[in-house]
Amino acid sequence: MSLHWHILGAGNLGTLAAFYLRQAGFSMCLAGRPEAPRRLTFPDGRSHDLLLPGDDGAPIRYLILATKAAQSLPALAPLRPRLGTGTTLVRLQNGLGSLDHLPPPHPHIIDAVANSGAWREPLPGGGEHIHLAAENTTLLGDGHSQPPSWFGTLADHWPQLSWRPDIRLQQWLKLSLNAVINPLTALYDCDNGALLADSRLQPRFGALAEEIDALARHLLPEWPGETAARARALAQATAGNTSSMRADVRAGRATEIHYINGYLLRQAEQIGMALPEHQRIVAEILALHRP
Ligand code: NAD
Ligand code: KPL
Repeated sequence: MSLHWHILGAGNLGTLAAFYLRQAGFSMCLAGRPEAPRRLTFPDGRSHDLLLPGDDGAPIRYLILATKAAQSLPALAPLRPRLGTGTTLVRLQNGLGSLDHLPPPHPHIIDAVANSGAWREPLPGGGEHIHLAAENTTLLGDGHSQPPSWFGTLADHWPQLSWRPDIRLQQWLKLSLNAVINPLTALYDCDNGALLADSRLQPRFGALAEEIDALARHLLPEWPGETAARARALAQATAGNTSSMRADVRAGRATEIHYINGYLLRQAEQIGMALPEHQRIVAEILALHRP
């Protein structure tokens, strides 16, 4: 199957996607960026050097969006004349709502939940070295039960890639954990496991989780609850991790708070529900950086 993909945002996840698209035999190039060297190292030590071709300027039929959430609209703006309603956009990002204000033409959006962990550093001589610290599941979906025709070919080459008809629930499940772990670790400048070790943090941990359960029960009939227990299990399983929000704050970068806790606040506002603990923590995180 011959499909040509554009990658917008060739950082950690964009490079991983570019690698697997190539493995699957699809052609690809960057969007809005010139040719870029990348080295991708897997958890087992395998390393691959890739030269990602620069933007070809052609109409965009298949697009991976893997910028940070807040970079989405500015990155997509110059590409607008090349997008159409026939464009498929795979949104490989944490958080929700980054495309809520995308002006027309509206592409067909496939959402993702990426559970792998990766970080990057400059590559001596130019480019970037992406280290995949843990390779886990990647879920894709657009609300339909059947995936598009290209999906099977990609899934044959991308380990643990699956199509999920219930992608909205899966996104909320991931968002709920990020909305507890990420801002607390950023605010208290601690690794994920320290959230469990420090008893002073437990009341805030519990209050954030309870507010999420109250909101999600209103919006998603299938919501399983138990956010606190799931967040504790994830903090335990990733005890040594620096969360992405803590890393962003430490590096002086804008965080994704608007698309995690901020998204929850916008959803709650629409149904007249207050989430005081989320409101407080959003203000505290925003005080740490200039978004
Ligand atoms: P990243 O910062 O490594 O990559 C983003 C890339 O987008 C960078 O290369 C940046 O230069 C590029 N970019 C920004 N603006 C651009 C523009 N206008 N045009 C072209 N490129 C542009 O980010 P990441 O770690 O890959 O994260 C991407 C998303 O995936 C985030 O939402 C993140 O939360 C999520 N995520 C990351 C991980 C992880 O382990 N890194 C895991 C799961 C989910
Ligand atoms: O997704 C994460 C993040 O840091 O953004 C977790 C799972 C919390 C791992 O640190």
